Amino acid sequence: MQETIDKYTREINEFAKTTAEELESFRIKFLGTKGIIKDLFEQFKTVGPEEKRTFGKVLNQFKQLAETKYNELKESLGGAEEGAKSEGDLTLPGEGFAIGSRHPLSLVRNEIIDIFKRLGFVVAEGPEIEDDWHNFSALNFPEEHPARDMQDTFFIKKNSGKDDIALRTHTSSVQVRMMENGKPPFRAIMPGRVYRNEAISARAHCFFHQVEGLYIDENVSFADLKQTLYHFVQELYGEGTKVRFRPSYFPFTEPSAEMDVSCTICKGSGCNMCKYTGWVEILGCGMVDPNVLENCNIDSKKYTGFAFGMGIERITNLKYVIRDLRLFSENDVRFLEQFQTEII
Ligand code: 2NM
Repeated sequence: MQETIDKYTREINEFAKTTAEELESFRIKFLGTKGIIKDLFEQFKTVGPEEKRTFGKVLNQFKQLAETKYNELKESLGGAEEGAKSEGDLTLPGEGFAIGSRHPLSLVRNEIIDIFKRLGFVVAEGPEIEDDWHNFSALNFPEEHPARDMQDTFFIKKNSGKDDIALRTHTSSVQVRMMENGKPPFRAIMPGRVYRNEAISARAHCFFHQVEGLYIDENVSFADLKQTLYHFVQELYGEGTKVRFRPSYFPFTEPSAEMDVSCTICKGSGCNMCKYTGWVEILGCGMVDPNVLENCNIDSKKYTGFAFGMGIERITNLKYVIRDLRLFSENDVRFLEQFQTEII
């Protein structure tokens, strides 16, 4: 037995630089479950009691030798192979890193902007803090209109009407600024954040996002409005999406309408999202009231126009089947990372 151990000790000591396969054979031969060391320990059981002490020591030393050799060679081999993989080969791609994703409201806003840009609309922005004139008076809101009430508007400074300062309640105020400061024709959309004094719940928030549009020129008709918005819906929700217009009322348009689209979830057969009506309201629109044009120094005998406004949250909810508005402003990455990653 001592002879066998001496022979293998020499073999182990001579075993040097090696490949991964050779090292694995080495492990199987000496340290494997059916290997030499296991075998020697089996034989050790049959050795007489007086030899057990010396022989036990020799056997343990032998086992340690094999293990140390194996670990040493594995380390040098592993290091070399990994080096070749990551540091040595400069043509390999770098390690990936998280690059974040677009907010769903930004995705949908950009999509809406792109559709109207293709129709020749420009994008305009304006202040979120507005005076009474741009947010209400110029837009034909009567002095006692409920939308001016403390219920809906966050006032920053409230006196008696004319010099009130508030967070804008719609981006129509940007349209007033554009009409005041330029000359027709106008063809523009105004995306932006707006504020309403409402209790926060799954269905309401104290701020939301709008895209409003304005088209003013000679001979602009309600037919132009219908065709423009019909085209918009085909682009946004796909060919074949139906639309319907219902009469409505807004202070700044006459006539006014609300537009519904056939439910994009159930295609009109009735579901939770459309409350089993087959239709979902997505925007308000109308012909700009002559009073608004005159307030902005536009000759209402010569020019006509249409305007529309939509909430981006509602359109996003319909597109991605999101049922709680609060998700949009909580910044929970588990929600946000489900949306399109920006490709750089
Ligand atoms: C809406 C619905 C209908 C609108 C009107 C105007 C302006 F400035 F031209 F008078 N801007 N936006 C409008 C019309 C907005 O939002 C639901």
